[in-house]
Amino acid sequence: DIPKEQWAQVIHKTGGPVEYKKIPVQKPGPDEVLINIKYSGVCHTDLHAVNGDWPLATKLPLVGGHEGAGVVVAKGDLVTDIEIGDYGGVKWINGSCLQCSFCQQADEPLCSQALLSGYTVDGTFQQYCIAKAAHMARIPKECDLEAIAPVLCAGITVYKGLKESGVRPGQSVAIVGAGGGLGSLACQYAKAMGLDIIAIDGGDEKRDMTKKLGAQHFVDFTKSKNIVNDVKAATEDGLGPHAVILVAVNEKPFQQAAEYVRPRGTVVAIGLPAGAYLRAPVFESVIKMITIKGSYVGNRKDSAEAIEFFRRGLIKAPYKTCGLSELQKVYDLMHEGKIAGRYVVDTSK
Ligand code: 8ID
Ligand code: ZN
Repeated sequence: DIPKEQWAQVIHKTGGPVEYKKIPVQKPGPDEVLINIKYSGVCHTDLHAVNGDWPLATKLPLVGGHEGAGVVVAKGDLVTDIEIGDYGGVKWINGSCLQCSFCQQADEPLCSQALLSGYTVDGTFQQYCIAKAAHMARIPKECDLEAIAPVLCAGITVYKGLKESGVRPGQSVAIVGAGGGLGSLACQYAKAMGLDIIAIDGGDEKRDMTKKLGAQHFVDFTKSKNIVNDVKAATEDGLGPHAVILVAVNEKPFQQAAEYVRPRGTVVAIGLPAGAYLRAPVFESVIKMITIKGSYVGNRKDSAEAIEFFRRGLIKAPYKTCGLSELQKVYDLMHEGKIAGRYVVDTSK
């Protein structure tokens, strides 16, 4: 039975705080499903939303969250390929128009009408969440809902970013912010893709974790006297990594990567620190023929592929679980940069 009320974490004004309270359960429209969210990952994007870090307004009041894994409990009349009881995931792209030129060419994240879970529509920090059926992530029944939650944003995003970098098996990739949520999953996807991994982050806990996840090298940004030299030195021939995946929440590395990326290499910006700019020296960028690009979540096919890597047992990234009621504690740790891997919230607590 679907209750009329449920627990949720709600923000009423930009800047927070989040308020744990009961709110009504919504009914799905004709092209929507209602998912009983069991677990949701907590992404740094959720904290950017609370803090109003980006030049894009959220809805208010807002239920955040966009890494929700659960069970379909209701669906609209137009939804024919999903059954009640199926496992479903709510990801950042909650829905898109499916008709614009971007949607037609499988660039749904670029759709100007895209609905963003936990940002422009209510997200997964509640027990029952609405998603457009077309974009609901299909989760195979054999998957553990708690462990797969972080795949639904962090996993999809870094999988797509690695593909966008053009890096190939046997080549090297630097992951900047490797000890965080996206970074820890990036280590696992990069390992599964057969890449040589240079993890960049701070502190021994994150060094040990990234090594366990498959990184061959670690550069500690809090200790290194020369990041550019240290990253280059970690590659076989000293010429730098073929690709750089930027998932840090800090402007500095976005202004360093072009200096250590290998000639012909690609820098992929994924992290979204407030007010930050990319910077690269024109001379070296030209004579090294480097590529600098952005990468934004993934389309429905990328999502299915990222989930399939998980289903096959290739992706095992560390997470800690706490109750949905403790979300503020997670935000505090995240703000301090103290989370190695991901936090997942259990919506029943
Ligand atoms: O589609 C997208 N582009 C997308 C999707 C999902 C998330 C973008 N994001 C963005 C988030 O909004 C956020 O800005 O990616 C960023 C990373 O999200 P996250 O992984 O959820 O954040 P985290 O767990 O806090 O990890 C950040 C890590 O960066 C490290 C921190 O130590 C932490 O481990 N870091 C920092 I801050 N400065 C660093 C530096 N100078 C650094 N690592 C290396 N060098
Ligand atoms: Zn996210």
